[in-house]
Amino acid sequence: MAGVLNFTPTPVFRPLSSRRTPTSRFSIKSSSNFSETPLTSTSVSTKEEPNLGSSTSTLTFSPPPNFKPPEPKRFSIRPDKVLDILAASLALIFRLGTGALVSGYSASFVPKNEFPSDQYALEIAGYKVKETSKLGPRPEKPIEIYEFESCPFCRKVREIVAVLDLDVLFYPCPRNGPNFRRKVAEIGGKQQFPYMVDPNTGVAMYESDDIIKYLVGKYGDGNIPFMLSLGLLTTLTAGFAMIGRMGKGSSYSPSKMPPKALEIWAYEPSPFCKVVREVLVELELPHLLRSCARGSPKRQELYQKVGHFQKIQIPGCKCLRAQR
Ligand SMILES: N[C@@H](CCC(=O)N[C@@H](CS)C(=O)NCC(=O)O)C(=O)O
Repeated sequence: MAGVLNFTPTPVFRPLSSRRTPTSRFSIKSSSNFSETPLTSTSVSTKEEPNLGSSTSTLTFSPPPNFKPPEPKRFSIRPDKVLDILAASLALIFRLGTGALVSGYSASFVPKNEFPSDQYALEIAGYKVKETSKLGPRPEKPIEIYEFESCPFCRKVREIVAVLDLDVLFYPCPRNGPNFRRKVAEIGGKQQFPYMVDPNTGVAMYESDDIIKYLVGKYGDGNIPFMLSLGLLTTLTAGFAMIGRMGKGSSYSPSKMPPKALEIWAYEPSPFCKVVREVLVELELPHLLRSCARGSPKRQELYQKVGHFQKIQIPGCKCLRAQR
């Protein structure tokens, strides 16, 4: 369970008004900061076409009035959210927890007094759980993925992202989303999801199974995890995994485009992360996922950064919606 969500110094595009009127059309242009790939697909700036005569309003971004970051409450669930979290937890069963553990995960118990106090670890009955993993080569720049939450093919790819502990810049493509769906058609030729761009190699591709194979070959040990290797059964169970959420995270909800990508520390199987990400997708908010499944060294990084592994700086749903 993770959950720091904050703004990164990652310029994405110039802000635009979410409201599209008949007199105002937007064209999408690349303006990459994360990547210098010749594909020029990494980030998108939206710019009004000069001959249309509308002006872009200046947007200011700040927390909602009187906003106070909540204190982290490990495993506590707000009473009105119990059903949401239970429904999001169904995925753990259908997918047998795929993505909960990083590749090569192992755990051992160390007496609490022998474990460094500045290291992140679960504590159980006086023991610290020392978790390790075996990671492949790390990409220099984040992988970019265009997708949406309730697509089972996209879920498969998000699971491998968690297993490989990759950082990914997600460009949400909810139905009727005005920005990134068009961008995918522009750079890839059609609107089909997931679509992946690796700015490190210049490779770009559709097809979930091909993306998984590519990522595992380039940033893993070449082996596709069992639950992602079952063809139709993988896709079916990935679809069943989302049954409880009934299409959440698929349809666009009008939003203001932030000037920078948000940053979220999360991982696919966590139901707590899930409900936040659904909102990010519905609002079409680009976000850099700092993937941190169990065994990820980024858990320690986050622990050092915020003094706690589980801490929400901006609570997903309410705060993001309030910013519109
Ligand atoms: N064989 C493809 C299937 C991908 C696919 O059908 N994706 C659906 C979403 S679940 C899609 O792109 N639909 C078009 C749309 O949403 O506009 C894969 O494995 O990636």
